[in-house]
Order: sequence, then C-alpha cells, then structure tokens
Amino acid sequence: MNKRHTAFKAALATGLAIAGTLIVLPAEAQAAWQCQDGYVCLYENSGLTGSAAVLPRINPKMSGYTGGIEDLRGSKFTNGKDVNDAVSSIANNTDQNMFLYADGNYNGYTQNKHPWGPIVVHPHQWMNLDGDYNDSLTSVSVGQYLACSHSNVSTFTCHWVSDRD
Ligand SMILES: [Ca+2]
Repeated sequence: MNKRHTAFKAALATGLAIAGTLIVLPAEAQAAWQCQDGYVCLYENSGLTGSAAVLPRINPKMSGYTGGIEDLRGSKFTNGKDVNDAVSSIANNTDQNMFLYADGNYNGYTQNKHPWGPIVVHPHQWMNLDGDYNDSLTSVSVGQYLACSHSNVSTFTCHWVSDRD
C-alpha cells in the first residue's frame, strides 16, 4: 500500500517535471526579432538571429533620428550586450541606403580598406557581415554618408553626401 502510494507520487512528480520543461521550451526556442517595415535592425548573429538592436538615431521613424551613430560604443542589444564590434547581420527596411563603417566617426570602410566606398545595405534588403566585416561595425549612417579625402576625418576634409532612394 505504501509502495503504491510512493509510485503514484513519483509519477506525479515526473508529470510536473515535464510540465515545467514545456513551460521553459518556448523561451529557449524564441524566434528571432523580425525587423518591422520602415526600420533598421542590427543583429548579434548572422541570418538576422540572436539579440537585436533597434536604435533611434538610425531609424527615420523614431523621434531620436539623427541620420547616423558616430560610435556604437554604449549602444546595447535587447539582451544587454554591447552592439559595438558585435553586429553580424543587418536588416534595412527603410527607403534609404544604409552605410557601414568599421571605425568610429564614420571611418574605416570609406577609403583605406575599401576604395570603392562604404559598405551599403540597400533599402528593403538585409545582409550578413562576413569575414572582416563580422563583429567590426562601429559607426553607421542612414540616408547619407561621409565622403572624405582620407579615412581620417580629423586631418582631412569631409562632407556629408545625401543618399536617399
Ligand atoms: Ca556577432
């Protein structure tokens, strides 16, 4: 009789454990943030996965929009990790071109590393940042890019060029 009672309790405990596991699973298998229409989203991992960052300064629909972020240090993904040197994929769901730079103050991809200009994410497209580009993004502009006679903005003349599709 006692033995039977114990077996029942064990079965009940197992059932609860399974129920507990089922509750935890959806959080672990959480779908990646889907970047909304009209927004720019930066992702921690490739393929628009991992934690996302939707930063006001580079999102035309948000009140804090300025057209660029000269230094991503201090910006965070929703999981609290730093955005700087950690972005692996980007969705650009705006109508404007988006320009990527490896260094702060819109330096890096402009002249020395890539003479053809900054890396562009075209409107309503997304891209993985592979190879040298992975985990190296430090500044971003949307709808405009900084054209310089040299990549070092402190010693050479630079000016913003509007670039809106
Ligand atoms: Ca990353």
